[in-house]
Amino acid sequence: QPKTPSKEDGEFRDYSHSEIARDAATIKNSVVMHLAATFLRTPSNIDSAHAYLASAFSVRDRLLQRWNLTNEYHDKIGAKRVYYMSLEFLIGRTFDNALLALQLRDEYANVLGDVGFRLEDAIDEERDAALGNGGLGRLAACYVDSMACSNYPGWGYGLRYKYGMFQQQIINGYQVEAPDCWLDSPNPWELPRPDIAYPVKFYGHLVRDPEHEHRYKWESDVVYDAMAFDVPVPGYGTNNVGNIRLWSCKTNTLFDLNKFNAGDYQGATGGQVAAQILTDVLYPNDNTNEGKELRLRQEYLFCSATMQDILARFKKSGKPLSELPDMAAIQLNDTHPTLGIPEMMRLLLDEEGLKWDEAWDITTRTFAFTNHTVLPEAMEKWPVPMLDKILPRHMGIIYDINLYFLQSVEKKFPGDRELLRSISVIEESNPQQVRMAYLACVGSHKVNGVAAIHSDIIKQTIFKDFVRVQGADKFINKTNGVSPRRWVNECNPDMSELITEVVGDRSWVNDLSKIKVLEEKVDDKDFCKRWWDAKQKNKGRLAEYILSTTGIKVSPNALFDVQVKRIHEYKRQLMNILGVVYRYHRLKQMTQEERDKELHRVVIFAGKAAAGYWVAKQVIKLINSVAEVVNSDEEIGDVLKVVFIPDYSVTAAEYIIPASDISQHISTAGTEASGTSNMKFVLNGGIILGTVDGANIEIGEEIGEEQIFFFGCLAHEVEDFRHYLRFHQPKPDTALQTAFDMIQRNTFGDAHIFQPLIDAVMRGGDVYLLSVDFPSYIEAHKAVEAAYRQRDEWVTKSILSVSRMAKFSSDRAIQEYAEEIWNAEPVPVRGSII
Ligand code: GL2
Repeated sequence: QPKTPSKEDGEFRDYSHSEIARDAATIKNSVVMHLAATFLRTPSNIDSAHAYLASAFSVRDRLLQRWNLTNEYHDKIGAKRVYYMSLEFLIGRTFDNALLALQLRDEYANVLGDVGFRLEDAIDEERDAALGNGGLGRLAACYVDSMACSNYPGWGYGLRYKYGMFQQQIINGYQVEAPDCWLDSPNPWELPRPDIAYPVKFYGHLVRDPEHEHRYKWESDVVYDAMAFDVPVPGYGTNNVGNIRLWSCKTNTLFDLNKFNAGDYQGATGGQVAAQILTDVLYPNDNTNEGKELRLRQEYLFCSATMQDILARFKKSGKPLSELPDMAAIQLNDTHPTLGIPEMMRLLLDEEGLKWDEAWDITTRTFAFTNHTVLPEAMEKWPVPMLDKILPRHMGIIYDINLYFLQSVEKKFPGDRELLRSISVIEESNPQQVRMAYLACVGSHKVNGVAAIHSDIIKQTIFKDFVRVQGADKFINKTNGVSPRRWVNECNPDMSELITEVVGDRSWVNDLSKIKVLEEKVDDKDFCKRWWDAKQKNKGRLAEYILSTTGIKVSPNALFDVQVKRIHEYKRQLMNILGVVYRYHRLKQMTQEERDKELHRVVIFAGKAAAGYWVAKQVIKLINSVAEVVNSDEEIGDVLKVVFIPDYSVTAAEYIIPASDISQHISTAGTEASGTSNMKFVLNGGIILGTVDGANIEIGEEIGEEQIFFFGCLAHEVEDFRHYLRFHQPKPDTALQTAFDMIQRNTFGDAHIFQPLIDAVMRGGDVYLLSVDFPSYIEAHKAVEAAYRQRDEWVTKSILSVSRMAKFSSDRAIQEYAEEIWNAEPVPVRGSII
């Protein structure tokens, strides 16, 4: 049982006397000190980059002091720790977030003002930490934020990629990828920890211990050192500061002086290059598994260093290893960190000398696993020969895990060979493959999906046999959530002011259930006007951002219709742009007088396509080609504008999301596990146009169906439609046919380029059911338009929606994980220094 801090505060060291003072003079001194001592600058010789850096280092000092306090406190009281293992953390910027958390924003704004800079400009100097692809990586960042704010002793573990998510340039309408050199300038938000490093082995061979059945010695010459970098995670309004520990491969010990002395300069650094590449790049694939050997080695480096670190910390407590599950909970963010399971087994068996059953009991009570997708192309599988070559010991352990697991299945369902084949961790293909989702499931005590519909689907599909064998209780739902700190308070200051005014204070930032009172304001005309004005101001800010990033001028008075997310066939950006083409066609058919009566609309896209995902890249080209023609059509003018904002990122999202009137979440039913931007848009007063999929469904349940525009077929209908379309030509309705015709008439440039997109619908079985959903999609747009024209009712919808969104705070999600999976408790750090 985790220990609740019951001791008197006085027994612990009280830091209140040593807290760095928060008055203007002290803050100014520390900024000036960093300018001089960290950056060799004087206040008369700085630019906004240095204004940012010096202030950030000064804020960091304050954070680190609390970091120390938090960890010392948790060690002392023996708190149970939660470890969130993720190959992705899409953090974005930290400066503004830290200022808000420490409640020092005004103080720093004043100090910067004194030396001639605006805080906003300093904030704009920071580069995003983009160590993730999309929703899954951003969820991990929101979860560590929530753990810090809700006082859970939680750490994230990940990799410190030298190159994060690639930068997207749009050249001639096409996506072009450039490296994200985010570490080119100093990064105030990480602390290198050369003292914390672990050796990680690859390849080699095994020597069996004749005395012990399950004990081996793994001998290999290929050993890399993984070194820790700590990223403090500010807790808003609490002493607690969380941590994300990121591993990077250390290379300096790999320099070969003998080769250098012999004149072989390339050979001298060969080992360093081989090591460095391991943590150089984030794989830019969202919801796809590439199966590359380097990726497997990345995953193992990450898992091995993390397991060694967790065990080392635990062993300092002096407790027996059997108590590890009482002191540590490890959550696997998808299958990418699954090798943590056999690695934990290896350490317990080979290094600690435990018996198999003891080690397995400890491991399965410690690990839990979150599944984030049902797309077959995303399922991680590793060829047995590859795993066996790179990680021979782990391959052996996986075989044994599977053997004992299948024996238990055979015992329960004797003679069911088909069941054994389908549930086996090893797929009997050629070559054989290790199914990582199955391994994660077998090695965990709980498995969860990320929205109600998704958790149901995985029980009926990939984990169907496991439900039979292991019981339904193991499979639970934890609907995703987002951080109200970043996704309301930070990105939408004007709306946050209004909420604070109604709630009475800013406590809603850490307790979103308080925003319920907004509901009382729907009849307050003055309040509604201010609500509308706040949205308009955000739209103005986005219009400026669009102008500066694309050169396109848009009017904030138009309806802003937004779809921003990774470009993927299942997310159906193609359907959106085909809808735009149809709208353009209709506008062209009208007289000027008729057009003048139309609602003005700006259709905004942003998102990256995986570098090797050709179809997705063609969709980007189509969007840009349509934009070029529509935006330069003088007849159309402001009635319709189409914008593709390049290089979508967390920071771009912070501009875009608060400015949307309507946002599209239009995946084919059953394909989007949850979605999290849908939650962010509604929390910022936007309305959703969406399919009955992922978390859209629960959002609809919470805010009421009058507040959301649903369309399209339902998840349980999809299989039948797909089956039909495998054998029959789709029958596009007139609207869809019109859009195809327009493209094929070269309206948007050479139609040949786009023919494969049309063929995917018309000849490729229309897997994502565009032809099925298009008519209801167009109807839903009409309903949106009619509703937007009724401004008062629209504002009511917006306020009501926000007031009912408490469920989608990541604080709620984390509390559920803590109570139902981790058995962990909040441990507020005593000895207040706030
Ligand atoms: C994803 C899902 O696609 C998305 O629907 C979900 O909201 C997030 C977080 O649970 O996880 N799965 C996945 O592989 N990526 C996602 O964003 N990349």
